Amino acid sequence: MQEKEYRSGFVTLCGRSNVGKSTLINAMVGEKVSIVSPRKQTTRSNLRGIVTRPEYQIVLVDTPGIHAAKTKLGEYMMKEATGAMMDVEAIVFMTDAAAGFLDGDRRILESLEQDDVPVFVAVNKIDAAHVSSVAKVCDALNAFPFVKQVVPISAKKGTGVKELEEMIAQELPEGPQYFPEDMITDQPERVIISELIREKALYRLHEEVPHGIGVEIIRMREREDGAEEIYANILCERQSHKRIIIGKNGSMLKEIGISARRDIELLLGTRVDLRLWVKVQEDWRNREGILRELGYREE
Ligand SMILES: Nc1nc2c(ncn2[C@@H]2O[C@H](COP(=O)(O)OP(=O)(O)OP(=O)(O)O)[C@@H](O)[C@H]2O)c(=O)[nH]1
Ligand SMILES: [Mg+2]
Repeated sequence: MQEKEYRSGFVTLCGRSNVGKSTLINAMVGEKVSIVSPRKQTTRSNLRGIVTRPEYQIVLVDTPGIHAAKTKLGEYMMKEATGAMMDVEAIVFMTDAAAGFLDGDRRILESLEQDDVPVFVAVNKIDAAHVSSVAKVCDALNAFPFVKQVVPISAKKGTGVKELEEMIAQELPEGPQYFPEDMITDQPERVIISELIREKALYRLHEEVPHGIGVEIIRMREREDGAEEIYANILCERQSHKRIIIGKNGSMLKEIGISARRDIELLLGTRVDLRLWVKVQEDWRNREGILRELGYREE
């Protein structure tokens, strides 16, 4: 009997901000590789989540949510997202069933039509939407002739995620296992750590503060007692934001630090001494030098 060939390939996940792309990547990989938050524009750079099974390997590319860029950082994010549609085996476009099929969704989806790349649509958050609105969104999407399949899912609850994975796997060509079995992302540890700190801040901060923050790791070293010492700056754009991030008697910064430390300890499997500072850098999202230092640069 002939053995079945191994299949593999790169697959890009795209859509508006906040529809649940990063939540899906984490659900498929089975671990948190991409940060998630209730704020828009959480993901800023493309990152790969690697799903390895006995028969196939899917390298799923998470992208920043597509939006009208207002800063240099926004422009970088949009270059990242649109650049990720090239040279892939398939595209998964995600919409939010609870929000309905919006004009913004339509514009993105229409731009995805390519001759030889299958486009799947994941209609997410079905746990939070009425059955009739899920059906309405699915109908609207099924009207696009180039859409290969519309799959209702809940990335948060896991509903439909395996089905979507298997559909994607069927599209993959014969190919090698690009990454070792135990590798779940291409992100360096330092980047994951700064992202975890940003995630904890995003959950706690409101209004305009979250969009204007960045995290810069300034020191990372193993101490003699075995603990990992990590120093980081949280960058913000205004003195008033700095006050909010620090909080009354330092309470906000302390909370961000405690929850980030917990996640970083799990990630590294060691004790962590995390120290955070807040630094005002006016208009940093428009300053090339700072963007580059924070890792927002084209590969
Ligand atoms: N109810 C419900 N909420 C979900 C689901 N999937 C994601 N969410 C929530 O939606 C919000 C946004 O999720 P993300 O995964 O960060 O969305 P994203 O598309 O990656 O967002 P950007 O990175 O900003 O483009 C978070 O609060 C998630 O918990 C789902 O299946 N059901
Ligand atoms: Mg995201």
